[in-house]
Amino acid sequence: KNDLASFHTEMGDCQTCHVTGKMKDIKKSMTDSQTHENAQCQDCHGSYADLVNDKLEFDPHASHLGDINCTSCHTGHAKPELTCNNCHNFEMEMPFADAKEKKKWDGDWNQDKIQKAIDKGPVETVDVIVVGGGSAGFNAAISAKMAGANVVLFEKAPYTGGNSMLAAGGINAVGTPQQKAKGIEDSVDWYAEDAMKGGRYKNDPKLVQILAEESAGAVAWLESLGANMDDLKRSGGARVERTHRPSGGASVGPHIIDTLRVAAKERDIPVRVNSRIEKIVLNDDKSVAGVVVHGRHSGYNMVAADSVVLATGGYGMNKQMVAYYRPTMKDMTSSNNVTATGDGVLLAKEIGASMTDIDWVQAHPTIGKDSRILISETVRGVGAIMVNTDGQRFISELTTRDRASDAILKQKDQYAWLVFDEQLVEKKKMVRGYEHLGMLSKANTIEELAKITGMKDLPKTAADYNKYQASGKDEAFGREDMPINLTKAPFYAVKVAPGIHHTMGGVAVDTDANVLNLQSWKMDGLFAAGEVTGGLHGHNRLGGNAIAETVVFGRKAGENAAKHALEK
Ligand code: FAD
Ligand code: MEZ
Repeated sequence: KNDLASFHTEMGDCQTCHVTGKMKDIKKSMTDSQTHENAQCQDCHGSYADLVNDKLEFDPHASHLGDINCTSCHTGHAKPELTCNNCHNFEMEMPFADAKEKKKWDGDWNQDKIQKAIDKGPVETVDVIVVGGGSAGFNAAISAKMAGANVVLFEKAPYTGGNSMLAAGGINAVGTPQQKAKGIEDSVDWYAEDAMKGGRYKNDPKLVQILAEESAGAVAWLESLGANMDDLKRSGGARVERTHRPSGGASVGPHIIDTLRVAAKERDIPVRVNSRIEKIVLNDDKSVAGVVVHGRHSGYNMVAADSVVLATGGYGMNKQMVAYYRPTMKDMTSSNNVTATGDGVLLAKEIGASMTDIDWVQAHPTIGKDSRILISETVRGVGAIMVNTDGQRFISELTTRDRASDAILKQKDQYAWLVFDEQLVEKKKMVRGYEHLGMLSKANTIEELAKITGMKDLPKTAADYNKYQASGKDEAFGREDMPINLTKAPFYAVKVAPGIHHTMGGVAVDTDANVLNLQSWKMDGLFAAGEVTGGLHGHNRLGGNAIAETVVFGRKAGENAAKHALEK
């Protein structure tokens, strides 16, 4: 056969990749994470870093995926997959792969096999099971382990990271040393008020208060695990700079996820990829008994635990769920990872969990037009202006996402341009990534940029904006923060339009991350954190509050899940 496995067996037998060369023993010897097989790749080829260091201007693994298993893309017997092309359309070549083929992300959910696994009984027992390897899941697993529990984390994808590893802008926190060093005055009350106002006062104020109070602790915790959060900027809807990110303005998500992967490894937490949870199993008294996991190689098995933490993320890539809960957004593009399929909502609903604000979905105003690539809010936060196809501003660039999205959809052709200059590019290296992807129009003067993009009024708009920036008063739209002007060539523009970004609604939880049932009682042993939950963000989330949520409530879910299991 013309595949990677056949190519390798020509050099030796099946043992080139597997633990054994005997067909009958291969399946038994192979873990779902394919740990041995991945080590074999590196034994011969060297690590990914060895392979690409200094050879690529932009390293796609570093920008999103980090240190992932080789077999995430380079599968032996099945068709290899260009994970990148779930979002991009690279013409890149990969041996034996078809760059245009997309993998299906819906699982089997085979009810017969699930029932058989339950009837067979657990193959393994632990204290805490964490479902999902994004920021919430890793934070929960590490916290549960540190609280003394025996933990395992299951991740359905071949790699961990979920939406978290795509996070670009940063994590919000109040009262950090970074804010103090910059002389920024802020308070827990301001943070909470901004989140409530942004959420149109539909948020659960108790959850918001905890987020605000524990946000500085979340940043300190990430730093204690090895993260760097030294850069600060302002996000839409926030009254001061409180969005923290790695120094130099690198994207926050890959950095956090890499930090958490290492922290989990150092603490010997088993992280099993290619392992999708398809059922939460309850005891007769309705307490949690464990889960049924569908492993890529091991098939369907039950794993027992007294505590389960759902950290499965949102449903922004599940077209059916969007069409059902938010029909007006069903045809929109999405910034989300393919992993955001809403499994946690389905798993929890099936066993009687209640939902909060499940129909509230956020459109991010600036997704690259006709693409799935988010142009981070940072670009506006750091100084870009937003204009329509004639080159006229139409709203304060720092308004909340719902208002910015609505305003763009009212413009001609329902898209806008972000315009900025070289000063911004020097400050935020993520912009080089957009250039590398061919998303930017570039010119040496504003007049030339206006000409190539057709934005006839851009020169006047830029001149007016520069005047407002110099005087500190935006006379047109009251923009509160104008860190830079538009004066340093070259000048850039990128076309943007709104797309699905965040699902605010989800599983109902209390302040201890317990999942609630339809009578608002705690479901014994079931916890949830992160984008799978609802209530914290009300009807509109502010930029930077989701990563804060995954850390604050991920930790809480892990600690409480451990406590529950160890006390049982
Ligand atoms: P995720 O990170 O999505 O992780 C969930 C994991 O669970 C996934 O890996 C998934 O594969 C796994 N999973 C799902 N179902 C199962 C199952 N049945 N069995 C096993 N595993 C399962 N927020 C900010 O605050 N700041 C930002 O700068 C920011 N930028 C963003 C940029 C982009 C492009 C996107 C899409 C979002 C951004 N957000 C940002 C939002 C934020 O990233 C997410 O809300 C947050 O990371 C969600 O974290 P999570 O751990 O809850 O879920
Ligand atoms: O919180 C977010 O979703 C965020 C800051 C996104 C971004 O535009 O960078």
